[in-house]
Formats: sequence, structure tokens, C-alpha cells
Amino acid sequence: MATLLFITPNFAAENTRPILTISGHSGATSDADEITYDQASLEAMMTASITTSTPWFDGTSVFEGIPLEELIGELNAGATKITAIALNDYMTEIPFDDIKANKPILALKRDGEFMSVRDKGPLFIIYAYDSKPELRTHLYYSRSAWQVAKLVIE
Ligand SMILES: Nc1nc2c(c(=O)[nH]1)N[C@H]1C(S)=C(S)[C@@H](COP(=O)(O)O)O[C@H]1N2
Ligand SMILES: [Mo]
Repeated sequence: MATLLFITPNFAAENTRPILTISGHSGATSDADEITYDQASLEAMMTASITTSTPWFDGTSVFEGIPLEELIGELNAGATKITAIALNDYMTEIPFDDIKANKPILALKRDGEFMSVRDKGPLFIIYAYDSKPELRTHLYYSRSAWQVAKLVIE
């Protein structure tokens, strides 16, 4: 019983801890806007699902998440690219034209489960690799950052 009392608040905290920062310019001012999101708020924004094979997991996986195009919504005025920065400081640039054309998502779940950091979570940029050969190339794999912690819109 004592254990349960300790565990319950920890589960709640898990989901309200900030896991993503997005910074960019709204266009109205030159000040950088910075927004942080926790898992619960990102989960509420999930609208897309991609079923595909990947170089990282056996077979086909179902990824659920938020199209990058939607996520950056109001911050995208005049945006030309996004830089994604991962927990291990891996950094990759994604041109906005690619985001519009290929609709990558910021995935939160794989096969219905949140992804743990050890399983390349909590956030993984995923393309529909199976939809065309062009996406199964080093360029798009290199844009597929896992353990994403920060997006900078430029
Ligand atoms: N967080 C993170 N994501 C990453 C990388 C990385 O080092 N860290 N490497 C990228 C690169 S360069 C490629 S080609 C693909 C595939 O990496 P892998 O072959 O090591 O699985 O993941 C991409 N995503
Ligand atoms: Mo790579």
C-alpha cells in the first residue's frame, strides 16, 4: 500500500515533464519564441499514423504522431528549415520543402506504445519510407533523428 502511494504521483509526473522544446520566430518580432511540450500535450496533438518498415526495427511498425508541418504551425511564418537536435546532440536539418512534400511525422508511439529513450524515444522523426524508394536513402535516414529533444525553426 505504501508503495502504491509513492508510485502514483510519479506516473503523473512522467507525463508532465517537458520532453520537447520548439524555438523559432513568429514573424511579428525578432525575439525567439520558445515553447515546451510534455508527453500528454503532444499525445493530444497526434493526428497521423505511418505504417512502414525502417532500418531500425524488424518488420513493419505503426508510428503515431504529429506531422511536423502541423506541429510548427504558427511558428512557420517564413520558415525555410527545421533543425532537429537529439538527446545525444545529434543534429540534422530538414528543409521545409521536404516537410511539405513528404510529410514526416514526429512520432511518439510505435505499435501503440510510447517509445522509451532506450527504444529510440521519446520522439522519433519518421517518414513513410515504404511509400517511395527515394525515402529509403541515406539523406532521409539521416533526417530521421531519434531521441529528439529540440526543434529549431529557421
Ligand atoms: N538521435 C540520433 N538520430 C540519428 C542518428 C544519431 O546519431 N542520433 N544518426 C542518423 C543517421 S546519420 C542515419 S543514416 C540514421 C541511421 O542510423 P543507424 O544506421 O545508426 O541506425 O539515423 C539518423 N538518426
Ligand atoms: Mo548516416
